[in-house]
Amino acid sequence: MEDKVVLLDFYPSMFGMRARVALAVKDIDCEHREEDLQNKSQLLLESNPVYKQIPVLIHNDKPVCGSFIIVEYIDEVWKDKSPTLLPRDPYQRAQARFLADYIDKKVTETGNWIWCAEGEEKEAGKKGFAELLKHMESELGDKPFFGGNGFGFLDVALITYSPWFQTYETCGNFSIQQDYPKLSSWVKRCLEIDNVSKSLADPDNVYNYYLTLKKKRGL
Ligand code: GS8
Repeated sequence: MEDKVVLLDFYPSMFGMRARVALAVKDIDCEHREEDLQNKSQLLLESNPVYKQIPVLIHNDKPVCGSFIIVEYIDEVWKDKSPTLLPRDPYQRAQARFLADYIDKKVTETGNWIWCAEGEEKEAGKKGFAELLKHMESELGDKPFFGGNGFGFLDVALITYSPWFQTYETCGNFSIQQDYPKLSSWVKRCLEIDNVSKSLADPDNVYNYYLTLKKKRGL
């Protein structure tokens, strides 16, 4: 049976981008359906009744929700397609999952403060975000990718924030390239992979989305 793959998505979302990147690097055909998050489709409401959030991957009419769960699902179902995203070694796999969860929690905790708060809250957001980038730079070390020589799960987890870097930098008045040169080189390396760069949102588009959100929230 031919696989039917549909992704319920939202262009600027770092979570949606994770699914897009995983599908693209494994060269899996997929129908993308852009959601209007202010007016969600019936399909989204039915496919993710718990959170009603994107991304949802619908594989042969069965929905899979949650960005990391989707990336792992793609890796397991299409295990014969390279690259293998999760490390094969159980210890390395546990480490990758732990750090992916750390990235998610830390950015959720700090990223929003950078762009929607002022004063002490904004400074706390910048401090937390800096801790994350510093830690991830040390995890990367001298490896070309978090997964070692090839693009893997943790690379998917972090690279989808890169289209947001310009927005964080502009709002927080810092420079990732200047402060985290190794991480910046890693971003460039990831973007050299066509299937990665074509799956990521355009940073200007993300910035415009931020401006719209800001206006809507009266900030
Ligand atoms: C987060 C998904 C999410 O926040 C994941 O997939 O990893 N932990 C989940 N999705 C957002 C879009 S991106 O900001 C979403 O669908 N928001 C709509 C809503 O909450 O109503």
